[in-house]
Amino acid sequence: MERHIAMELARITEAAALEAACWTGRGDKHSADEAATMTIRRMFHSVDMDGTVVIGEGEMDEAPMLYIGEKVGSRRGPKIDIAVDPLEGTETVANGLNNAISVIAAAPEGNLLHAPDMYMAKLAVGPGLAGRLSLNDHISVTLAKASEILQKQLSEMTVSILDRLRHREMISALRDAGVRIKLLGHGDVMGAIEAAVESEVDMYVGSGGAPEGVLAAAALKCLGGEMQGRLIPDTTEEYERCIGMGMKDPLKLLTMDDMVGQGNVLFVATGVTQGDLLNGVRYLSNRRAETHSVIMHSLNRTVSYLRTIHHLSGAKIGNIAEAAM
Ligand code: VTB
Repeated sequence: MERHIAMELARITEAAALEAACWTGRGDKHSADEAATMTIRRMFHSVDMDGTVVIGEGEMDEAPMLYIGEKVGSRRGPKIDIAVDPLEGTETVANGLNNAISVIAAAPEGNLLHAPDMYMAKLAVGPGLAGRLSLNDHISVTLAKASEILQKQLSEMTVSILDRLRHREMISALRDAGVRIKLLGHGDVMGAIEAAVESEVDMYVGSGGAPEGVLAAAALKCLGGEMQGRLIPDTTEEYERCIGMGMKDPLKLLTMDDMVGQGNVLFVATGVTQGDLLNGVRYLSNRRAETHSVIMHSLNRTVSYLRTIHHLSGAKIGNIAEAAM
């Protein structure tokens, strides 16, 4: 996949972040999401690629923009699968909290898992633990193995998990084991990524959105980490939906190859609100704004950070800024 596409995609997440950031703390998650989604959709046309959305805003009948199967890009250039979450953390932005991002992953056609909109059990780790653990093990076994491999005492390890009622048992198991716990309000794409970068987090566990799982797996591949997943179809209808999507065994353990294939993968994200890995959008004097993005390629495992100063122009319509880039 061509390298310049990564920069083009980062330009798009930057623009989406600028639009979404205007809605920070205003209690309106729909407007924040809509602003980011419209921007990404509009800007995709300018990218020389023949893209297909495999993870987006939903099925065609429920999402007018960036629906699964929608063709994006100029239709010239490589055939690419696109996974996009224009605003990962809509509530986070609405409530003015940390760690909302705009994110896109891309891979050659046929490589990204078309993940249904349901929960996925996840285990994400960095390079030190990649290939060494299994989502099939009980969490206590996983922690014991990780502690041995990393040569860290359990009390020195940090595990992150979404703070949800459905995780009550897992959180008590973590507490019983004596590890440090980072409870996440939202945002398990960044939550999983944190396990694979220089940070205090050693492992991300628990269930979150399946589409977010594939996005995180793309980043983890670039970082030399690993994500394992298993879909959690809660109802017969959800199970049938998986079968209808061509999955022979919806409950199968999903490996990195199942989720992001064997080809080159790109991952780009721009901070919307302040985050642990990326700064959020900062508005500067004289109608300028700063964005902070990460661009990752799996081919050479490169991870680049991009800080951009934008000169904002145009009228603000409902506080939607138009960035001249
Ligand atoms: C996660 C997280 C998202 O949804 O996937 C989570 O990454 C899963 O759903 O930011 P629940 O909120 O139902 O647990 C989000 O929090 C978005 O709502």
